[in-house]
Amino acid sequence: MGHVMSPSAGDPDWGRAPSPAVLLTGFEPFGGETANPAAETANALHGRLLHPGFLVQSAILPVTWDGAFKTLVRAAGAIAASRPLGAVIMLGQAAGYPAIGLERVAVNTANGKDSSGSERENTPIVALPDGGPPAYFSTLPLDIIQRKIEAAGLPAFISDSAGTYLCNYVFYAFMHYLATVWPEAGAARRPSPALVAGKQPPPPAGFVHVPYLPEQAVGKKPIPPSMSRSDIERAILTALAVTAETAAGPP
Ligand code: PCA
Repeated sequence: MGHVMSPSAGDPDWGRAPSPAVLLTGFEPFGGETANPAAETANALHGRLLHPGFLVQSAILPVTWDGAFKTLVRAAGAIAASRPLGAVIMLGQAAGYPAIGLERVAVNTANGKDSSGSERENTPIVALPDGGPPAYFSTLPLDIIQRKIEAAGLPAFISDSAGTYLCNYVFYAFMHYLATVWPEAGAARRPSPALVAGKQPPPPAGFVHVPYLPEQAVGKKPIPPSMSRSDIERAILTALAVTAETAAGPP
């Protein structure tokens, strides 16, 4: 049920200070599908080295209210134990999306039956008494990502709702985690003066929805939009590269 991949072979850091990592997550297939384009993309890009020295490290999340966020936090912690976590891009499948959907906002509510049969109905993700804010914005450079994906000849748009199912859930829960827990969690694992002083900003993070693969559209009525594996992969690689460049700052 979900898994965190081991560091890739041929680690480019051997004998050097570790380069930062971008955590890239996908979800297991769900809802009767045998594939999830988000998982396939995360698997395909695991171990890629991006231009400013960022290493892509992937994890696959279960489509369960109990397991998804735990697996995500475990993956982020596993990375942070050995190298700086430079950015986090979470991927999910969005039935009906005709293009790469760059999610702008995560909301504090959960709905729907997960892969284990457990159901949420308008349930706050972070409930009172502590409470969480109604929403979090993505901290990825969405406008630049959209422009770069379009410049590569692929359609992308900024979406104002990631829904209220598992994708919105991990998006919201992780942004809340970064806002409330991460600096201390990071400092505990990897003491650094900046972290201890609480000056280290959380890594940029956000969610990207991808369309069905063409074979998932076969046999459905009406026929939903889809995008090829290689096009999705190229678009997400572009999103990763832009995020790494902006996270690295000016040379
Ligand atoms: N898409 C679902 C959850 C898992 C996935 O890939 C969603 O959009 O919430």
